[in-house]
Amino acid sequence: MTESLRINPREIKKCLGSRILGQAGLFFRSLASTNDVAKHLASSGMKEGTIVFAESQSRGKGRLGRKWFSPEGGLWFSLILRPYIEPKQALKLTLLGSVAVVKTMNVLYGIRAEIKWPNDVLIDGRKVCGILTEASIRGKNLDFAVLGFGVNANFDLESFPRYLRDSATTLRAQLQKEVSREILLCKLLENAEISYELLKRGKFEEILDDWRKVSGFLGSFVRIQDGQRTIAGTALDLDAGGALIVKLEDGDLHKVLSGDVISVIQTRRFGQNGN
Ligand code: BT5
Repeated sequence: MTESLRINPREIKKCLGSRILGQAGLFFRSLASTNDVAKHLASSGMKEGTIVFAESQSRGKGRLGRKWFSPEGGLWFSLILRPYIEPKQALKLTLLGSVAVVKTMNVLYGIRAEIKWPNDVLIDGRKVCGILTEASIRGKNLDFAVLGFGVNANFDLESFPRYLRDSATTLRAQLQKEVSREILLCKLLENAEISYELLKRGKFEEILDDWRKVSGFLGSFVRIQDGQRTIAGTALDLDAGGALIVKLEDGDLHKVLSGDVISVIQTRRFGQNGN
């Protein structure tokens, strides 16, 4: 394995400036899915902030049982979180994760990544990162949540399966150089912690404001697959819980809690919306 294909947990300890996130961690060469292992550990009481990292995943997961392509050279990890929020608010974790990813890429590489609601981070319209939040519920409460990040860092575009080649990218391809995955991981954990603290202090509105600044998506005409239904309209805003408010063609407002944005027709320029 070359240097860039193996993360050194000791280097992470040295560079990490967070208080909780990533301060305990398990680093694996390969796992089926870091989210699955993190869920298992969380249900046996593993503490908040623990990171489960794998150099590659054989059965990386996306939402709704989709596959996540996870070769060596990526950043595939999951965090165990125990926030005091209602289970239906788990979407907030996805949003704070995506804001942290965009900020980190901006600060480290000067890249202007965008968020496609709810969980995709794109560069030049191609997906560079996906986020998967899975929640475990006890009674009416959230017992724990696992926040999984998949960042395409240092691998060849040619290694993507053919069906992903037009829609996916890696940081290495965008920057035309390798990135330090250690520094990327440390900064991402630090930024995720800043957002997570805001959530815990009841200041999710601040994360939403950040989200609005980097979404590049509000004001656009969107088509969204919401279960069996396809919704078309203008993406107006997010509500206080992170649900997407769409103005339908007949003028009615519709809230989408989860779904896939299948097309976006930009009707405003990035950075508008008063920000
Ligand atoms: C996601 O789902 O985007 C969530 C991905 C989360 C992956 C992380 S890796 C660490 C942790 N452990 C796991 O097992 N998962 C998490 P979704 O929005 O459903 O998007 C999935 C779709 O993205 C797939 O159906 C493909 O079309 C596409 N895709 C798969 N692998 C990709 C990749 N590496 N880069 C870009 N697009 C990909």
